[in-house]
Amino acid sequence: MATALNGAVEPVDSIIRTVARSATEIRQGLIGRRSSAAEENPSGETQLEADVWADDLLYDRLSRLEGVAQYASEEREEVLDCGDDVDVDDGVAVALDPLDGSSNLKSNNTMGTIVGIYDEPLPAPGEALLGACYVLYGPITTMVVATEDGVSEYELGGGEATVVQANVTLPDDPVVYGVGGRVPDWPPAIEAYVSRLESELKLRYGGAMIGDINQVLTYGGLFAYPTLESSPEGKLRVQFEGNPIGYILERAGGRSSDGHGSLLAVEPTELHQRTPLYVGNKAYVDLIEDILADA
Ligand code: P6P
Repeated sequence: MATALNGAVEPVDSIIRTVARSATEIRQGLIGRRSSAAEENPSGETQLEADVWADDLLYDRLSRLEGVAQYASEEREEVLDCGDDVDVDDGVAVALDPLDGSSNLKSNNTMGTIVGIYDEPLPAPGEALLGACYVLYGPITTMVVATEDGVSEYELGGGEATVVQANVTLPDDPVVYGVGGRVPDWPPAIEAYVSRLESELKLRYGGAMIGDINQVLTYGGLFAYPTLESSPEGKLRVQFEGNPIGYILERAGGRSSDGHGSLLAVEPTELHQRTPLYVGNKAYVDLIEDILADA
């Protein structure tokens, strides 16, 4: 790799480098894997061949790294113990969404890979994160990496990770918002919230969280997959989506919330536990907490 990835401590740096090296191969491997795998993931969502293939590839590479004690993904029911030489209390646990937004593969739109690196056995709260990253499969394959030292963005290609922005921070003047779910399924408090957002910001919603999160990180604003009438716990998973994204946005100077407090404070009791998710500029995350407190 041409550039140290945030200079994180081991095994965090090895994990991030391995994800970076795998991203180009994953992108190439999407071709011909757009059909359904005829299985469902533990959250009841249809798996594509690409989901299963990317998960197997990342498991094969990450589970063999020194210091990786556990591997879990959105595509697997259970946590997998890795490496005979690492006790789960001494090593790290990797939790990932191999292909976030893979339903966008059908329409050839953006997707991502999300990775959280925990220093506790899974399921674990976001406060146990040592680092997190996401790969964005856009016109360019990029990677955003957050550690305690801050947030950096890299362009990936040919096995190289080239830093394009060190010390990524949310812009002070927010521009965009995106909120998941169907309008009739939004509780009144969420409708009121979105009314405020749409009066002040421009709509950006692409159906794959990483594409939308990268818009918020680039332009400032708010992304939410909120509480819904049909699913009060929301849609996104704490372990694989809420925690890593909350960690990255908070390290970039923003906030995260489940509607009541930081996503990183949520204590998951189930590996595939869902959470409402609100992330972005502090003012807009504070706003949803105020609205829900008064609801
Ligand atoms: P909807 C993709 O399936 C995902 O988990 C996130 O990446 C994305 O933000 C959300 O679900 C999209 O959900 O209901 O708009 O299809």
